[in-house]
Amino acid sequence: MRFGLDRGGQVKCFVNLDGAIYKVTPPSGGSDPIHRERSNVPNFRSSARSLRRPLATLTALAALVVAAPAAAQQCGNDASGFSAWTAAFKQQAIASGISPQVAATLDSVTYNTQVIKLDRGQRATFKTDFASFAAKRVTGGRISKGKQMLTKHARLFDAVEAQYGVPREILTAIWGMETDYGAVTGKLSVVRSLATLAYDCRRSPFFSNELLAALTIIQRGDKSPKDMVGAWAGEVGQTQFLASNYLKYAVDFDGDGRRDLIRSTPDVLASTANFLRAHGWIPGAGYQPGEPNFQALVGWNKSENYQRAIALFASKLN
Ligand SMILES: [Ca+2]
Repeated sequence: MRFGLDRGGQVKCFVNLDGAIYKVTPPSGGSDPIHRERSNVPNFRSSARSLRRPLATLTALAALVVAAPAAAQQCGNDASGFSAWTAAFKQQAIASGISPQVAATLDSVTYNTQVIKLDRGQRATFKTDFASFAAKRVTGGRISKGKQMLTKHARLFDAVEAQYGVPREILTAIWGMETDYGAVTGKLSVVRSLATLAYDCRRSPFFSNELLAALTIIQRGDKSPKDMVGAWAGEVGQTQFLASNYLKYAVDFDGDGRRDLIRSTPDVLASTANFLRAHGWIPGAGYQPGEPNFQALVGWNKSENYQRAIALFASKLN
């Protein structure tokens, strides 16, 4: 794969190993596997400083991109071609601006059969009626804990609301539904999961994009490779951002110089608010179905059940 860049130095499209060109589209958002199930061809408009270089430099860089070794498959459905694929991906990541040191993260990555099994089994998960869906997610325990979080982090919520105009109960509902307020963020290596899914033939272009985004997060110093752990499909942090959304929407709200969506609650809540604001959130407007801000929840997750559950959950926190 290789990346084309526009005059602003942003990735416009990329060419997979077979030479097919994939168009870049605006973000469809979200962090849950259902996003990927229902979203279109993924996008990559990195704001990473490493990719913001003068056009001439980028053009020269692009010219250096070499064809994949003949031995590397474009994708594969078992582990047999994985190491050759990761070696080819590594070289092309370097050619597109990832440092050799960061790209070397791929050297020790192995194929994860468990991730593929989970990928194949997830599609029926969200095919259920809303009442059943909500009953499992908008629970008394989560509501009670959410109210505790609203008290505990009241001053932080004040600051986030002041800056982004997204109300605290919406952020709390998302935080609770995604990871039980940061308690369950996933324990798998994000690079390993994304490399496995990028190599896998089902959605190779999408996850190749996410893998490059994960490497870029490491390169810009937000997280170390060891710290990049998440859910099986590569979602990262307390509100489960896709790596590409992490690049676009994560903010450093605690001022330590890093956008840390795994360990920093201020960064998590502000970044989630930033995502919603970027997806059209109107301060002060309603967020229930039919109200203006419900559309921003559509940006968060393509599942209507999920959108409605967030709105329901939030209403119970008031
Ligand atoms: Ca930070």
